[in-house]
Amino acid sequence: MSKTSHTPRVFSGVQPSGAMHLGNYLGALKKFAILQHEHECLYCIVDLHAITVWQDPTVLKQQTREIAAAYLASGVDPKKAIIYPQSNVRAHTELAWYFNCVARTGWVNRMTQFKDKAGKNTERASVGLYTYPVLQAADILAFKATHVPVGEDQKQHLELSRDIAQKFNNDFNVPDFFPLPEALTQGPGARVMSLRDGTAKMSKSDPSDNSRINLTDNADIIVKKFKKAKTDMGVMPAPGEDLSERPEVDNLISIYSALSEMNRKQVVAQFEGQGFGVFKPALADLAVEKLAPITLLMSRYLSDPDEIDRILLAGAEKAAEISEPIMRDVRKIIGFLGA
Ligand code: AQP
Repeated sequence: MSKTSHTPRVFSGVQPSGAMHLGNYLGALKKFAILQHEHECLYCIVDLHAITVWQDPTVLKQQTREIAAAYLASGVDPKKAIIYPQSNVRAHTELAWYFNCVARTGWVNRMTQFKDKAGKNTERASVGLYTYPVLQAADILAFKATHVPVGEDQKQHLELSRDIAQKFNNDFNVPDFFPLPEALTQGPGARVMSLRDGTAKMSKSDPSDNSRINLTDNADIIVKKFKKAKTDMGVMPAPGEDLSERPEVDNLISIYSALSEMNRKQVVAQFEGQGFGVFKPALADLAVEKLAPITLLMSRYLSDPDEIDRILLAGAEKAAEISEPIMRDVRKIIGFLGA
């Protein structure tokens, strides 16, 4: 992590908008457990982001617990890191409003994720979906977080968070009040693509379940999904071969690399010239080996929802203790009466 004048603090979140998948795990979760040993970390379940598209209220609660269980099962320790639901800490919504008044519409108009998620009919998308990246800036900066472990798809939003922090500091003449947060996206799992289309990211909302490996999939399903994964008529590439025209093969190599801790060169060298009939089962075995313990632990945590709720509510209290003094300063800086 690069140096900053602010105390390093890590913030990240996952939406409770569906089953977590291998992309969420490799792009975000896997880094969460590592970072908690070195830094103060807040890992939020971003339910306010989830409701930017319709969520059934009873399902939302269950999905919130499932994300918490996934955090815990991936090794996040509530004694070391703060785990909590976003809606339980008021600073998120309050700061989001202030930032709505700082951010420019031109900046938000450039966000590609809104265009992807809203599809053709942007007029029918919620206003919340449009201002989603502003709320994301508030999530991070309500804690003056300096580092944000995320997948590559979030890089543009992180740039916007930096722009908002910088503009707030300039507008109110408080240089360095907010840090300029940095995305931590390094690593081979930063951009896991769909198993059906190597040019689209693996996503919870993809209608095809075969496009992703869910953290709740059992061994048989994982094996079947990798077997069905799109490839081509060729064989595994040779070292140095250009894979720009073979995105699906490129993606499977990245997944193998991220799961095995081998670099891509080593993976390519190991499977050079072999058929997918050899590579795919090896990849499926590796995925089962790495994911099965997490799936098992998740189901154990989920069998005691009261305990999950206790962890989340205690986490929310700790998070509020950090954000409240920051919010008091923010209110004073803006010039609110009584602040
Ligand atoms: N395919 C991916 N590869 C690497 N990282 C990924 N992340 C998501 N997809 C990939 C990272 O996972 C974290 C949590 O993401 P999220 O659930 O909050 O939102 P998302 O990015 O919108 O994820 P999905 O799965 O694509 O959800 P839907 O389909 O609901 O939009 C983030 O750090 C993200 O970068």
